[in-house]
Amino acid sequence: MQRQVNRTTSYDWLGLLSKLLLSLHQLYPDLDQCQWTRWFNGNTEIASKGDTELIIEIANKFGTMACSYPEDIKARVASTKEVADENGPEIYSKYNTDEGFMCLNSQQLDGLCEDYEVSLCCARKCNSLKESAK
Ligand SMILES: [Ca+2]
Repeated sequence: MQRQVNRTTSYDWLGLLSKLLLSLHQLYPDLDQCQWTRWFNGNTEIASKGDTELIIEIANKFGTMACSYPEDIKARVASTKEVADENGPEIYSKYNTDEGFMCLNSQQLDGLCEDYEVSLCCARKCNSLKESAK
């Protein structure tokens, strides 16, 4: 009889952990903010057209390390790690969260873009946590 009681009171550790993480999530709303990924360099073939780091291509190439609908994007020059903004150091034909990043050689004074890499700010996966804690 005693054994049966012990069995029924054994913890559902996974459920407990999920509830704990959910509580942390509720205590710290910052967790709802997006999270920056590592730097991705999906394209290094600059010579012909320029550098394109499109979100759809990055999401296809790097899978769950990236995301298809980032909340923010930043690009940097691969060689110097200098982070680029809309004003440069070069002219960009795309630099947005809908499409991604594009630098065209034809738009540059020297006719050649640097090689860039991009980081995406992806939504944290709190929704799956909420589901598992139910
Ligand atoms: Ca690149």
